Amino acid sequence: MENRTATTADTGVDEEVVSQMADYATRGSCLPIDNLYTSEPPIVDPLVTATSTAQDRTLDQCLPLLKAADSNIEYNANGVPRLHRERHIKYLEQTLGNLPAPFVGADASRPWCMYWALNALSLLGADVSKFRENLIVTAAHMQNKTGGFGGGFGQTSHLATTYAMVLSLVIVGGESAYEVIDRHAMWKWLSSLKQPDGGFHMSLGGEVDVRGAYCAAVVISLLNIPLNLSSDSPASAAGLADLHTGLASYVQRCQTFEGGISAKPDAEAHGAYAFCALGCLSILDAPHRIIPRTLDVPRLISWLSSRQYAPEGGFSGRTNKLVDGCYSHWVGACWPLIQASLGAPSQPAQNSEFCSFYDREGLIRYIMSCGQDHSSKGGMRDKPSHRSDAYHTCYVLSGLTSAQHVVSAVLAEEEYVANTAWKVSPYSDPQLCDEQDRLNPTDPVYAVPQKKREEVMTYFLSKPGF
Ligand code: FPP
Ligand code: K
Ligand code: ZN
Repeated sequence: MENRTATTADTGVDEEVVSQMADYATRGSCLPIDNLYTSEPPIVDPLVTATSTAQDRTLDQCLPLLKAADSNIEYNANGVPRLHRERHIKYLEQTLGNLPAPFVGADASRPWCMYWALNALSLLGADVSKFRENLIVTAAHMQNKTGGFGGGFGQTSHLATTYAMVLSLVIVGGESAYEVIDRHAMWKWLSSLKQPDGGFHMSLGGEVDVRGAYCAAVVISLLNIPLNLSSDSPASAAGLADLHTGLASYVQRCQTFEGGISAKPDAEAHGAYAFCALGCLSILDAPHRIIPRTLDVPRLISWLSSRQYAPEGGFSGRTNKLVDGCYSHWVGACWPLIQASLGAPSQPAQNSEFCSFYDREGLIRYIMSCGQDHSSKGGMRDKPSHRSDAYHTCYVLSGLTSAQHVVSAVLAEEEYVANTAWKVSPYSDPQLCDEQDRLNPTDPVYAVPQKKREEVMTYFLSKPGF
């Protein structure tokens, strides 16, 4: 971007910018696609840096797709591409089969690969029950006698792979899948990861961060793991009462000066960690009680709002970085939890304006136009210059379903560890996607189909202790 010199003396505002803004205001309303999504922002910082150059390149890739200017793509009446549902299903099923040699590098992430594919398939409405038997055998091999799941056979247990494996078993569902999990060993292992500062190690001797807080809270609540600590837990030696003690204050220490959440205290705020923080807190107590008590919500809302960019419409993960489809989930899933934190569940927001703390239209446009691989390969991606992969397919589709639905919290009568039940209803104000492009709803905290989450919790609630 060249330096601009013509400046209006009295306002100090660049004349070119003023005329662009006037143009923007008049043209926006008469185009089928609002100018907000099809033109460069009216005010651009003239300083050229590596960051601004990367941003310009991103706009160059996204704008033709956002303008519905690609004749190879089928757009609906709103200028939104159709969801390539069948291609995405085919792509995901392939990722569950034999993979080519370069995937050896992902050998420690096999539970993740299974979760991404199974969750995305469920969102797309595909049948995942045919993977149950194979998953059960694979999961059993990846479980360690000392508790938890590794990334593969013989690998050390890790909270991230344990989270992904437990969610995969929850998605295929059924007693035989649930009963693979050794809950007593899981309890011992989680106790050994629990730290005197309230947080959890990701693995024995591994890092302590907010992913651990979220993954542990998910596993504990889904499996109804008793909260008391085993006697050899380092947290027990330090006098902590149970697995939840000090967890909310650990999360609190991860909020940064920007208002976002970092991996651990005094690091950089990132959208993935904002989701981990809000998800963890929403499991510990009802969001309207625990979130305002723990976090500076106005500052967090301000930081989260800054994650959505125009004209792209998608979210970035952190300040001065690029839009990326996977943040459709990490940032997008923060919004229903933020919304739930603002009022008691007995007074759910009725007004649709209230259900949109971000621009749903922008996110849907980014996902459908830029986040889909429009070729026969299918799958979803970070941005148009990137290849589709299972991780992005899972999280871009999770973001899409959350933009297509409204979530409100209702308290369950039962004494759930996670005592929040959610009402998820279709959002269609306006309806940008055709009805056949709507995905199945997802649980905002657990990132699995809501019904599957309810089924596993009901199952393990009937099994207190071991
Ligand atoms: C930066 O990557 C990414 C991070 C700092 C954190 C990523 C963490 C997750 C996506 C998931 C954590 C959650 C769980 C449940 C394990 P980058 O520099 O490549 O991307 P950026 O430029 O968009 O920040
Ligand atoms: K990224
Ligand atoms: Zn990404």
